[in-house]
Amino acid sequence: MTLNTNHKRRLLVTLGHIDELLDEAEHMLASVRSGRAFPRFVADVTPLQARVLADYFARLRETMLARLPELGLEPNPPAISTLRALKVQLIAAGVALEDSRAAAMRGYGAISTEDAAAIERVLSELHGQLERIETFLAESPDQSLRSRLERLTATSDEARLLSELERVIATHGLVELRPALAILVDRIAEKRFEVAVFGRVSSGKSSLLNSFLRRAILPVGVTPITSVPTRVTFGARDRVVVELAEGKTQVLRVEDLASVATEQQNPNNYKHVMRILVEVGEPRLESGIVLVDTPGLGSLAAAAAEQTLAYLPRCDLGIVLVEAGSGLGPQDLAVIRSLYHAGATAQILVSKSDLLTVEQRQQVKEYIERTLATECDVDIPVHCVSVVGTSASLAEEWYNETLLPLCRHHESLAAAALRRKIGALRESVVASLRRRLENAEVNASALDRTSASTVDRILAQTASLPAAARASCEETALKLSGAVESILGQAADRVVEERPHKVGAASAMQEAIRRAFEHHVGTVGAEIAGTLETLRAALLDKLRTACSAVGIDREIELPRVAGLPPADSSVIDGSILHNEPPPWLLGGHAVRRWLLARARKDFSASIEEALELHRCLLVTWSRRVIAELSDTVEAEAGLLRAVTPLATPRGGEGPSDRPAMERDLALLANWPKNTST
Ligand SMILES: Nc1nc2c(ncn2[C@@H]2O[C@H](COP(=O)(O)OP(=O)(O)OP(=O)(O)O)[C@@H](O)[C@H]2O)c(=O)[nH]1
Ligand SMILES: [Mg+2]
Repeated sequence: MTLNTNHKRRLLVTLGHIDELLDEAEHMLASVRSGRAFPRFVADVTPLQARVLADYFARLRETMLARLPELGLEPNPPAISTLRALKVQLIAAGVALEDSRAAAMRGYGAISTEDAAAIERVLSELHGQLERIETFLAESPDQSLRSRLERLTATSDEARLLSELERVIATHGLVELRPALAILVDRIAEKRFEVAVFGRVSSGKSSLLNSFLRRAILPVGVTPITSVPTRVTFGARDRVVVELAEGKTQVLRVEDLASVATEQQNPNNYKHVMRILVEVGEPRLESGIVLVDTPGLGSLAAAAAEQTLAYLPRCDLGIVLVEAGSGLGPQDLAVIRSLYHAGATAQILVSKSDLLTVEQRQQVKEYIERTLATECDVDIPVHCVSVVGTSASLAEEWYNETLLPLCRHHESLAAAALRRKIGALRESVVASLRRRLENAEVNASALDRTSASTVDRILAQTASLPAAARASCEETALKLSGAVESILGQAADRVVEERPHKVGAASAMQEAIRRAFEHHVGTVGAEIAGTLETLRAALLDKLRTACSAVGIDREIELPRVAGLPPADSSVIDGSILHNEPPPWLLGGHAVRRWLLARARKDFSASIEEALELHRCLLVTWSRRVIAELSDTVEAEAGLLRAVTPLATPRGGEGPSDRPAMERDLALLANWPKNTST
């Protein structure tokens, strides 16, 4: 592949656009079921159609991503903070409410005091709810990261690295790494070893943990059950502590866990549960280990699965449960990869092994071990377990041989896992800084802040040109309406001038009318074509100026102005004039009047119709040409804009921050050396 940077950007802009269109299509599908107060779309898609479409969209995206490397392309990482974007939406909603206050409504006519009060009441209620959402966003745990880290720095060296990572992430706007940072800040405060159980829906996660806890604490069932990650630790008193998204905490009895932790009683987590901590007096937990039950993956309970994936980077050891007979799936492999990526380790358990014979267990175990070695290139222990009947001894064996020894060493294991996680974050930050510096380098020679604003200014100037040209073309085309008289006049003049004795005045007039029509229509057409040519030249000029402002040396082309509709005089229909000879003896003026009077009677209507038809043709053609020009300009402008932001590194820094970025990169890339000296 020898695509240059501009080719690549052009392709990325197109693919990005397709991705956005798919996103809009998905929103349309989702909005049908979202219970919008003011739905825009009629719900004429069946759930099955929606699901199949979603699959098609996913496949299209997968193909796009899979093919990118073939073209030497790599998608740009996201640069906009979702939290910030959400805040902007909420501010806009607030402004919209303000604009509908009763005072503003008076502009539409007088309003009674009662009506004004009713409007105020409704708007205030909505305002209150908006404010609550805004407060929640402002109070999100992300906010206090810095102060917490400052406190933690005093006690731990890892915390010092974490503190540097926090500073670098904030200074250079590496927003995509903030969630990972938040998890680590949480973990450093609470040094407990977290063992989480992952797996497909109904693979037996909750049952396995219950059997270890020697008590039916976690809800179990054949349909998707667990809806929120549930952490279980040792506690003197049995209780469930529930943290809600609004910042409130609830304490429940262990028997009432299902009311917050299950898909049945808290579907789609409508109760906004952020965290559930179950405290029980089970001696097996006394060492300080934390067990985490997670919602199953691979079901339609997508919100629950999302919670599992969001929790995943937090855990230290992931137990991936694979149901006997179902084999290791792509989702299980993805979980294992994510665990290692986040600095955790993994173990595989084959659940419900009571359903297998002893030989089958051995076969499944070997098969999974082989798959793991080829797919993930790691040796991960695989055990067969069961919690029913005599096979329950398998689970007991696993606890005694694997889990309980881990519990005993949980402190050092937790410290090691944390160190790894912080190391993983450091690597991500280093990679992110490198990528940004490289991007800046590619464009540094050609681009700077000034050229970026120049491009914006130039592109803004092009925006109004097409509309002006369109108005001008339509005005010119109007010259055709009401041109009948001048066409007939021209034709009569010509006939009088030529005095055609032989062919007869009638057919001469007919011919002259055709010529006059064609001349008239041709002149108007040429004027419109001229306007379009001027527009094309102006757009081309602006684009070329913008290109040179960002240092792009590329031949820009715009579609040519072509396809001017020809004059079609065949539509002029008239049985000219009876073939009586014109009164030449009376002189030219009299003949002219004589010709005009007859031609008006026979031709006016069809000439008018032909003119109107041609006016429409010209208007349609000019609109099409302008639309083609606008589309091309839009595409080129998109390309230029896609290039331009790279001039200013993400997070709104100017190029002057480059040295700071390089310093931070060096500091983090050499961190182990720094700490040892
Ligand atoms: N035969 C057999 N059935 C089991 C075993 N463990 C769990 N089950 C059954 O499998 C079903 C699902 O068990 P759960 O523990 O709720 O599974 P889960 O993975 O927590 O399910 P979700 O929370 O919905 O993801 C229940 O009907 C259990 O009785 C086992 O070792 N052997
Ligand atoms: Mg469960």
